[in-house]
Amino acid sequence: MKQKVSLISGFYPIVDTAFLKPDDLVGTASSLLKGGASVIQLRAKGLGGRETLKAAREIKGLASSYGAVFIVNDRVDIALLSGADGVHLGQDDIPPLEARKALGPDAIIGLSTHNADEAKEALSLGADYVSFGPVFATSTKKDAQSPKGLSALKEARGTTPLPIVAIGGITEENMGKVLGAGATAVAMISEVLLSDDPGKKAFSIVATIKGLHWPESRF
Ligand code: TZP
Ligand code: MG
Repeated sequence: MKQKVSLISGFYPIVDTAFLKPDDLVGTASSLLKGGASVIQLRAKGLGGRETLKAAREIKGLASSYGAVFIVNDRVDIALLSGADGVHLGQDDIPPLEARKALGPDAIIGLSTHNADEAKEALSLGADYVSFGPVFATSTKKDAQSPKGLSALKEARGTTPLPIVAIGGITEENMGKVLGAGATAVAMISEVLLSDDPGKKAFSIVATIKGLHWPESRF
């Protein structure tokens, strides 16, 4: 049980309707998985449930064929119906333990955190991993908090044994510092989705992380 959480490591791309047309979510997810991502998240704010569920089912099928895990942002209902491996929840979303009642003991439940106190509390709230951020400035999330920086990430690392997915303004260029500050994985949206070739970008990022000798259960 829960061995899949070890796949939340290294490169953590998010396919997001902030940058992708609904029809492009699945194809882009396919490219990112082909590029070597061991985890992928669907973030489809504002997209209707019907379209989100369809995309989620297709991405879950692709992720399974690559041995990768598929996480749905916010929507416990979509995670359940698509057979996703887990859900990523914000501080104001359905609490992790409530989500687990619906998704079961094997579901991977991520919780967004923004400071050391929230990171510390996440384990007792039932989370399997936390995200931490925004580490750097980002314009992708309109209501994002102010950038927390690498020292806050290091501090959070010291408060929890859970995997930490750093997020916010992370690029291929700065990800080494983020991993060096204790992140287990680096989540990226704009860096990947705005690149000319997301699949190639993914491949390059994964190769660089392997070069950093970051523990990668997939390889
Ligand atoms: N949560 C905190 S920052 C952020 C989310 C969803 C957006 C990250 O996007 P980008 O483009 O990688 O900065
Ligand atoms: Mg959310």
